[in-house]
Amino acid sequence: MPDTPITENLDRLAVLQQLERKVLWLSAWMIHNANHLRPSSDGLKVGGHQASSASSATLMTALYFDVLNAADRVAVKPHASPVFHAIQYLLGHQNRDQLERFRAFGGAQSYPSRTKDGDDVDFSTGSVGLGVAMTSFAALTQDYVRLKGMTPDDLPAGRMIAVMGDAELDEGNIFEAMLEGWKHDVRNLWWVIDYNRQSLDSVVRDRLYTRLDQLFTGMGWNVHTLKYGKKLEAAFERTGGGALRRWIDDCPNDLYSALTFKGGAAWRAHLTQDLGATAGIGALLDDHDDDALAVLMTNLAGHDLGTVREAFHAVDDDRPTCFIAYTIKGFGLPFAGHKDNHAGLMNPDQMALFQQAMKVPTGREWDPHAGLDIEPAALDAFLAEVPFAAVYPRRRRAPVVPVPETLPAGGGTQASTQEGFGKILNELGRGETTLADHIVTCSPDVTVSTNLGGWVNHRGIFDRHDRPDVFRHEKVVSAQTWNMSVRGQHIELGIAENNLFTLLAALGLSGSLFGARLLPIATLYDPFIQRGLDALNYACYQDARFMVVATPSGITLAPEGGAHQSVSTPLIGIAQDGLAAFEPAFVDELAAIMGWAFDYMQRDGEGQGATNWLRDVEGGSVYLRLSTRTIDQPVRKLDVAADQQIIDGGYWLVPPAPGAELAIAYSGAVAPEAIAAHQEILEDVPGAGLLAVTSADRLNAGWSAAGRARQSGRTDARAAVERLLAPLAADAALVTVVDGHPATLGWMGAVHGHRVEALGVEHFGQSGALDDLYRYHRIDTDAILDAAAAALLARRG
Ligand SMILES: Cc1ncc(C[n+]2csc(CCOP(=O)(O)OP(=O)(O)O)c2C)c(N)n1
Ligand SMILES: [Mg+2]
Repeated sequence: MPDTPITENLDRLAVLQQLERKVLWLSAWMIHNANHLRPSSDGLKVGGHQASSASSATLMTALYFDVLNAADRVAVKPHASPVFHAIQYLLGHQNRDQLERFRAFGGAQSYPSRTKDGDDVDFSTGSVGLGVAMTSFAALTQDYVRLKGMTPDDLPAGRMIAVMGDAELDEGNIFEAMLEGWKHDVRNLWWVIDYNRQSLDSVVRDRLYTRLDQLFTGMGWNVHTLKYGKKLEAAFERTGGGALRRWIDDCPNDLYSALTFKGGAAWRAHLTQDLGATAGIGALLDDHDDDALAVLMTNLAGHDLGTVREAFHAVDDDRPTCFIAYTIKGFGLPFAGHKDNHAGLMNPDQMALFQQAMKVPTGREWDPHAGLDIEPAALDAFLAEVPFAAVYPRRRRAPVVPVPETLPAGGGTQASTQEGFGKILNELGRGETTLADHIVTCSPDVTVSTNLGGWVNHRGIFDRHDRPDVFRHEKVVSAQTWNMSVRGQHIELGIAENNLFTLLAALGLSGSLFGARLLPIATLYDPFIQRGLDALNYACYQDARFMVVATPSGITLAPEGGAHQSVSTPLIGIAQDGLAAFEPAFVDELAAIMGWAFDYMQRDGEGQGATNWLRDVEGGSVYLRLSTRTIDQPVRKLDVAADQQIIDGGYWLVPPAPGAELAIAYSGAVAPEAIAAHQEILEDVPGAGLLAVTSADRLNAGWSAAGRARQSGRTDARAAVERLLAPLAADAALVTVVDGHPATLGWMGAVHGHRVEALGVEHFGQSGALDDLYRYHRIDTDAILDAAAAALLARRG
């Protein structure tokens, strides 16, 4: 007879309760160690969130050790990071050293991080609300790739799950995401609300849950409110139980929290006062000593493992599902329920008592088995069979999508970069390439006005349900076809840029999450990058890969006016990590950049030797700042070397004579003004150069990186911008001009110590014709000439 597996005789709930205790202990200890035991080099408080972790220990235990499958993907609320790392440690996917260095350099991260943590974080969290919304867009992404049959056969559909703080629901981006999720009929989405009714500062309003319930139900979600644990449910069955339930139901959140903190005697006093005359209550109080009464009165469902498990396992459909799980912030810790406990830490005395209660012997604090009422072998056997851990690591690798040598740029002697972008995508949409099949476009209600119309006509709109274009069917003439089906390759969003960037975060991780690589391209108006900036940063932080095409931009959108003008976006392009920003002036430059970008978006540093200065090995995402301004296009054929300069960030449209005393550097739509000014200047300064800056971001990054490389011994390191500006005289003057903040290019003067006059836009503008606005903001030809004259005058003394 075969041996009975050790796990077969185990009571799952009993084992899970042991793990719940261990998770609570380890999370608290990890934070305690970081704050009280690890030597500090700077005297600063390290922090960590013991109360917030304790609040979600039961929910997380049930999920990770019992309910989740390897295909599920989870966003863990930021402040439960220690709980997540403790769970991974118990599963053997996190090491002790990392836990000991929680919040220290190179250790487990303060908030779960896909890129910085090594233990299989699915979605980074930190900025509250974003991780939650991310799960909805991940569900949409999963639908997209699964309905198209792009996922590997061995990967089943997973649930996209957020374990979220209740205060995350204050963030507007969550509601934007819910509405968008409803429109797209997303499935396999769970939001588990850790409903401790506390945020950072205080206790939240009473009866909020009734609003939440209605909100989710209104959006078509299943809602499960998990309020009372089994002990309280049993008490409610006793004589007087109905009155007790009503009393708790009516108890204001702040009073409930305060009594939780104060403990059994305080509960007794209040219950005696309010319900002492009610039949059965006296007996109930007599049956419980103070400790037992405190346990009973705080027996909320979110800390009752049996109740939580049953609720999770009972879900049998793929509708979006929300669990409102009542919890207590700091449950099981001395500051449970205290309104100030968010950043609270147990002091050493409190920790010693807690350690005793947890039965963890001194010196065995990190031992997974210490203090548990279960045989180590039995626990290990249980852990070895946890469904979630059946596959590890769970990240997927998707094959690289081949990119053609050149992209079709479309002819034309006059064009805008936005128009050029539309043509490139139109050609891609028309053709039959693997690249085009992996592109997915999206836009927040500006698809047509950002020139994606041609692409959409060829490739259609994604929807899980077939919806033919009614206008076409009714023979109403329109240039735009709007057919929806699972074959569609454009995801149309409502006007919410937060959603756009969160969707990019999800689409841009599709290869890793679902084994199906996508090359997402999003279009939006440039100023509204700022509306979604935190979500954009979030997408970059998790290293999602995408292309943002922002158009129109600057004051060049002229009659559209000041409310739509973008001034600071070029600086965002420079400062945003993980995003290579470009502002081409001409369509052939754009084609070179996009061809490179499709490749760059897919790089992961594999097999390519040492890291270079520009993330060219690791790759990243790309931001193109485009314009609707139609300008003369150069008649030329770019060769590989020219393409490379465009990618590196700049090239001489007119090279300077050796030792030239002046150069003009421009970026983007102001090219005609720079060209005109340069031509006039040539009469006075024959050797003056004209520099086309296609990427201030990459020129700048290369310059900083080369400096760092030289400081660490690579004396031959030279940045592209250093080489470009080298032919100028040592005391040459530089005039820079861009339709954006002048600091975008102004730094170039510091490369070789050239005197610089930086032109650009610094103030909110107003509507107007282009020439009026350029003159007003001093980025027209005359302003460039004036700046050149001033710079030369100063130079000549
Ligand atoms: C966008 C953003 N704003 C502010 C913060 C600072 N902050 C951290 S936690 C928190 C309150 C969180 O409360 P809740 O979501 O209920 O979490 P829990 O009670 O479970 O700790 C705040 C305001 C943040 N992390 N992100
Ligand atoms: Mg809370």
